[in-house]
Amino acid sequence: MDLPKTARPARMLEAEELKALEVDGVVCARGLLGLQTIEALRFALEEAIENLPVLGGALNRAHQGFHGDIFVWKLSDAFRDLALFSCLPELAQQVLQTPSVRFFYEQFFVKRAGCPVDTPWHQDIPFWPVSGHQIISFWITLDPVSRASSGLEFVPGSHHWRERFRAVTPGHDPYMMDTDLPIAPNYAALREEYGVVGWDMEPGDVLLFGPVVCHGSDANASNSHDRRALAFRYHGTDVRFAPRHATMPLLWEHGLEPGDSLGGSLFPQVWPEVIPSEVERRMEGPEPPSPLMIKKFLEHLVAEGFGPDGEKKLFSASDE
Ligand SMILES: O=C(O)CCC(=O)C(=O)O
Repeated sequence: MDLPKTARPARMLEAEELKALEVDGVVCARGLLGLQTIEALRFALEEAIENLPVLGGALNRAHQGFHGDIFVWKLSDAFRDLALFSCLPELAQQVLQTPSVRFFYEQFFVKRAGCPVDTPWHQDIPFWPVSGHQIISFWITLDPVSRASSGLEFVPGSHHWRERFRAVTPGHDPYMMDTDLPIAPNYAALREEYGVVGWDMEPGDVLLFGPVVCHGSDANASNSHDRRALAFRYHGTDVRFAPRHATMPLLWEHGLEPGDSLGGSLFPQVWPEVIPSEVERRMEGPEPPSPLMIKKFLEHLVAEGFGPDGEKKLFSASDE
């Protein structure tokens, strides 16, 4: 099988950007992606919202102009190509300094103009069924963004904190929240005390951040501009499968046991190269979630006390 050629970055990260990432847990890298990539993603994102729901029912508040989803790369070729064959894997390796890099997953967060939905302050790692440290997220905006139009904000240095907070999704989806953990304070109301940072960004600028730094974003107060963002996440060799009772569901068969390295066709290697056997099925065409994995997840929801209407909550095309 011939795989597409992996793109080289237009530029590598500068030493001061890597330093900021180390010290603050986040950095805004200007002009990392070209406008052609942004345009392709805009098209693919709107298509995904319309036609390719993975967890469309769960992560949406469509009636309020909020759309979210995960693992769309399994269905959308543009998402797949950015995940596997773009400059992001090489940049992830530059950050993680690990012998190999794998694609973890991607997630989108769309707040249409005037969308009142905020993203509660949280750390990412409690949302995921994994352990480890070598994870980097690339947050890509497809629209100019400021704090007023829901730019993402961070508590610098919070990636060194030992405390873990509940990962609350913008939809407050209860079945993905580890209620054993406390809810994070609203750091936007403690801006001065914690030195909260955020950036006005243009399409092409990218935020890089780790799995523990506290972040959140406000509603989109702009009446005229959507705020469409995607996070593409990569991991290194220290990341392992560590399922807990309320985390992001994995709806493709992965064959992983707790403690296994996070790999295989759901988490394919992307650096130093893509391994053909891991992506063969996906390269043949869209790969919908596994009915067996959906069934297992729905059974898990019932066992966790979320009732038999889990399917409707998770997979209905609309929340209206
Ligand atoms: O875009 C947002 O509002 C949230 C993004 C986020 O929390 C993430 O990518 O981890």
